Amino acid sequence: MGKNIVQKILEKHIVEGKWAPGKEIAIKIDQTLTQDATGTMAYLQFEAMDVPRVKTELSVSYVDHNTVQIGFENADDHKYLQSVAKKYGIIYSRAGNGICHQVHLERFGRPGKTLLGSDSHTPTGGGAGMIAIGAGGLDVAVAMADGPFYLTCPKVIKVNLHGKLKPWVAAKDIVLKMLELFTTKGNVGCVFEYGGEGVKTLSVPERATITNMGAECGVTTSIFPSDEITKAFLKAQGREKDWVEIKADPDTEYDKIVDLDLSELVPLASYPHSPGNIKTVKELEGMDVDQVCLGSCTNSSYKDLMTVAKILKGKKTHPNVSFVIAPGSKQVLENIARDGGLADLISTGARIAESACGFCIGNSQSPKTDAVSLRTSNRNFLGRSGTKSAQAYLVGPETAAAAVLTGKITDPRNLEKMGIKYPDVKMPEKFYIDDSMFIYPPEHPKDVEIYRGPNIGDPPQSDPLSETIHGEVTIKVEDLITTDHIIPAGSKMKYRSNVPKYSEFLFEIVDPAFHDRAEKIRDSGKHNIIIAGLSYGQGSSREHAALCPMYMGVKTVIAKSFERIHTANLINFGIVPLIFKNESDYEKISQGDELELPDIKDIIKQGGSLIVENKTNGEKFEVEYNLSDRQKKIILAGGTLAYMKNQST
Ligand code: MIC
Ligand code: SF4
Repeated sequence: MGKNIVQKILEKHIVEGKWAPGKEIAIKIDQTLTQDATGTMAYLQFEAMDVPRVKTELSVSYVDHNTVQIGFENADDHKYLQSVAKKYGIIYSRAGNGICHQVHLERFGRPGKTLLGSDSHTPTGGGAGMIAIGAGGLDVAVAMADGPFYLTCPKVIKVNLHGKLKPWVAAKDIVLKMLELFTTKGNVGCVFEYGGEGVKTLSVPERATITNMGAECGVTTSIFPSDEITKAFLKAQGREKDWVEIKADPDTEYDKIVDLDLSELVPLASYPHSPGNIKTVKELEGMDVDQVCLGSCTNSSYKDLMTVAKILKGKKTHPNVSFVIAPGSKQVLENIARDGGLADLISTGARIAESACGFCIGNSQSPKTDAVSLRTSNRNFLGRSGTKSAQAYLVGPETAAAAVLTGKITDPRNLEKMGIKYPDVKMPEKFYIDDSMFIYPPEHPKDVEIYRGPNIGDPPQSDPLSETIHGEVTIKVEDLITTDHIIPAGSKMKYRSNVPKYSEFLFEIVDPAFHDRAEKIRDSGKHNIIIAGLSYGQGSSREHAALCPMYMGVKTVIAKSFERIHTANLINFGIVPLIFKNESDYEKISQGDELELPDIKDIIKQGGSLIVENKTNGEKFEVEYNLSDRQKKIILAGGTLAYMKNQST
């Protein structure tokens, strides 16, 4: 039987286990990327591993999240990252060079390679035929130190694309359709592999929009074949030599096959507060819009911005709309400037922001109270924009452009009636390229002093698992709790390198009293316990959603189900992820209940059923621990760093 693309690439990289969907495997990582908000912690952890130089083929440290620099913290972190990069052989991408995923795709993405990134949208690289996976910073640090990356060998879902998108319908609508079909939960352990005739109608950045937002479905990654279109993109980037063809064998079997006819798709939108809430733009038409944001790692490519520039050429922004653009990279900005698009956008009244995450993570351009904000980004979780009462809708660039003109949610196909022709923007045959914002590390660095400003603290350590977990339910949350609910980004993100300070904002959006309650419980010598519903830990890869709870004394999270990256992060920091054997037992617990998990240490070591005793109401129920032997050892040791230390002594 033939092999699919995922199997072909993974098999070349497997270092432990073998191709068997559902089983744990370990793979070699060729490339890593970090961004500044997760990177400082990742490099602090890397430093603790005492390795003289990164062992990957290529590692890049991007600065794109915390670029607002109010106060000294961001700049301190940037300087720390720059000095670490120089010392350990990492390419440093300076603030202003662009969003990690967009820049990586342009300058470093290579078909057939594995990429591990400390950001959940690392699968953007799948648009260029690579296996690109998001992970917590500690896993990326381990990969830089030549350790393997462990994952569940995925089930592969083939997505057959047929036909061609109609004018005014975008690649974004393809992935929004996927979100409608697959939702944001229940896809852990799967990969979307795209194929079919429709693939060749999509440029690499369009494919990257689709693989980028596969993250919202919770899949391990998404991937496109590497074909002539990939070759043309790499050639336009001056990197034709990086191209190899990668396609699935014709007689390959998949775990599931889905067919999508591109010609039947219409403009779609995610409505508040989940990317999985999908409606047609037509259904939402007429709603007043206060803000339009164009950019983020999902939709900030040359083609996205030029399409909007051409639609808006010679027209003005509606007076009720604040129109913000964050170009994906310096390369995009420079190319649209040289090709005239930037002047058209400025003339329209666009507010040109830095080439960075900016509005997407809510650390700038927060909309007004109760605003309707149309965004081309990938997440519209409650409060993520920085304004809790705002309603964020996720749309494609064409729909965004239509609202800039009309001040209302407008199906972009209606623009034809306003005399606007669909601009069929072609990809450049050759991009203008200038790599001067990368700082390459010296071959033999001598006496590099690591810069540590007052914002840089040591990563806290956790304790080995105790015989029994005995604690209090500090918080009980519902289904679909994202890492943005657990620990907010935005203006609080500048404390990423200062865990005690950042921990003050745990669950701020759900229950601001969490921190003080947790502190009291911790200081009384008891464990903190979190109870959750389905798909706990959706969204970002931020390990602070595990690290800060660990610091506050959380020792277990009991949920109906977990998302992949967050599970790995919990284990990395010695927090036991437990799953209700019967979902209805969730109802048997209230916030404030005293719980005991007797002999948990021995049970995890030796096997057996794990029973939770609710001391407050006398109920007992069983929970499951789906841990591999390796994960059990990590949990027993109290986290990955402790486990690694035990191994080396
Ligand atoms: C996000 O989009 O939520 C982020 C901010 O990029 C995160 C990373 C982080 O929290 O630093 C992600 O996607 O992993
Ligand atoms: Fe940055 Fe937003 Fe992309 Fe996260 S989703 S990497 S914050 S642009």
